[in-house]
Order: sequence, then C-alpha cells, then structure tokens
Amino acid sequence: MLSHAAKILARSKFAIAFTGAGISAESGIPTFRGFNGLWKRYRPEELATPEAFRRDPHLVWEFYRWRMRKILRAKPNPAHYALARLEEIGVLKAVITQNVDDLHREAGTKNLIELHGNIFRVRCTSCDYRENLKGSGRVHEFVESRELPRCPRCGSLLRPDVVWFGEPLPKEALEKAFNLAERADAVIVVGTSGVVYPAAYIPYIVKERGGRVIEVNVERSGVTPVADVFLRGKAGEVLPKLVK
Ligand code: BV8
Ligand code: ZN
Repeated sequence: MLSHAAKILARSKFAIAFTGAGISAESGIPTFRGFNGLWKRYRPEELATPEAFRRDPHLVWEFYRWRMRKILRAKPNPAHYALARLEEIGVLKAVITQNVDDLHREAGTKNLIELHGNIFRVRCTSCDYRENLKGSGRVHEFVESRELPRCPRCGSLLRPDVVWFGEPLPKEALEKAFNLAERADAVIVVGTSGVVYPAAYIPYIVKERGGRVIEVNVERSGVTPVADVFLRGKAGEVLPKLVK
C-alpha cells in the first residue's frame, strides 16, 4: 500500500494535502472526538457555536483559552514536517487544513489554507477589528486573563477568529481550497473523520475529477469509501515514510 501511495505521488503533477485534528493528535492536542477530562461533559459542537457564545461568552472563552494553552505547549510532529518537506521538494502544492492550531505554519508549510480560521487570531463582534495575537505578542496576556476581552477600537466583545458550527467558512479560503481541489490530480487526506461540511467535500472534488485519494488514518472514516489507498496508522509514523 505504501509503495502504491508513493507511486501515485511520484506520478502526480498537482498533489495537495487535506488535514484534520488527527494530524495534531501526536502533538498532544485532543481531536474533536477525543475530548477528555475537563471538557468531557461538553461536546465541541455545543461550545463552538454562536449560540453558546451569546449564552455564555465566559464559558466559550474558557474553552478556547484551555485549547490555546494546550496548543502553546504543543510542537509540530513528524507528520506536519513531512507535509512541509513534500511541499519543499515540489510534490505538494498546498495544504488545506480544518485545524486552527497553527502547527502546519510552525512546521514550515508555506501555501496553507485554514478553512476554519486560527485560534491565535481574534476579531471584534461589532467592527472589523482583527488581531493576530502571535504577531501582536499578546498571546500570553490573552491566555492568562479571566476577563472577557474587549475591542480596543469600539469596546465590544472580541471572539476567537475561528468558524463555528452554523457559520459560513471564509469565502476566500473556501474558494481557494475548492479551486485547488479541482486542479489536483492527487490528495493526501490525513487525520479527519470527514463528517464536517463543506470542508469534507475536498476529497470528493478531487475524486470526481479523476484525481487519486490517499488516506492516512488510524481507523476508517467518512473519506475511506473514496480512498484509492488507505494507509492505516498514525500520521506521525506513516507520512515520514512517504518522504524520500
Ligand atoms: C456551515 C473550528 C452553513 C472551530 C470547526 C451539510 C452541508 C453543509 C453543512 C452542514 C451539512 N450538515 C451539517 C452541516 C452543518 C455543519 C456540519 O458539517 N456538521 C457536522 C457535525 C455534521 N457544518 C457547519 O456548521 C459549517 N458551516 O455549513 O455553514 C452556512 C452557509 C452560509 C451561511 C450560513 C451558514 C462550519 C463547520 C466548521 C465548524 N468548526 N472547527 C474550533 O476548532 O473550535 S469543525 C472541527 O470539527 C474541525 O475543524 C473539523 O473540521 C471538524 C471535524 O474534526 P476532524 O478534524 O475531522 O477531527 P475528528 O476529531 O472529527 O477526527 C479526527 C480523525 O483523526 C479521526 O478520524 C481519527 O481516527 C483520526 N486520528 C486520530 N489520531 C490520529 C488520527 N489519524 C492519523 N494519525 C493519528 N495519530
Ligand atoms: Zn470593535
């Protein structure tokens, strides 16, 4: 199977990658189906919504601060580095991710499309103020505070600049991702349950146009039915084997 996947990549002219929470699991970041401990009593679908934020902004900010703290302690793992290397040697043209953890960028991926935003960016709930907390050096101030963060321009509540359930994806990112999928002759799908739309359309768009689908996952997923090659295993162990 591995050699079949390597052959598909070697022959491809325009390969892309599509990743989900599973690629960051070996970095110690819980996947969406794998929340444990403190957040066991909540499902992300209940917290990552505009309704939850309206009802209890303190709870939602506590959830995101908890995740920011976990992500700050995390490092990219060999899977992130393998995709960055495949881009560097010209095999991968882009990485499309559902993750908000910034680890692909940290591992060196250049052409990165974040379909669901980025946990280290905040935006105002009223005006068009946005801030990249890593850029402004305010990550720790945000993570340590217990206060509801306010917009420095208009005083309204700030929210995480991520896409919640029921919210549309950023138009530009979605168009770019669909455009890449339409041009791709191969897609490596890594660590996603493939159940959240419209992101989950990506592998299907590649397949519909005759592209090949390689899936890396520890178990079957919503993508497996269209996979030409299913590499069962941990992303951090399988992906480095695809890099010469
Ligand atoms: C929208 C950011 C409409 C926030 C996230 C049909 C069509 C269109 C929409 C819908 C539809 N049906 C329902 C919907 C609504 C909904 C949806 O899809 N719901 C699902 C639950 C059915 N979609 C939406 O709400 C989207 N918006 O449709 O808007 C609209 C349009 C116009 C105007 C108004 C409205 C928005 C969805 C985005 C939600 N935000 N994240 C945050 O992070 O806090 S989603 C979040 O969960 C992730 O980003 C990801 O996308 C998603 C699924 O998570 P995965 O990444 O797949 O992770 P998961 O835990 O599920 O799976 C991990 C996988 O890894 C597993 O397979 C596991 O086996 C594997 N794994 C584990 N360890 C490893 C591993 N693999 C390899 N190695 C390992 N070591
Ligand atoms: Zn504002």
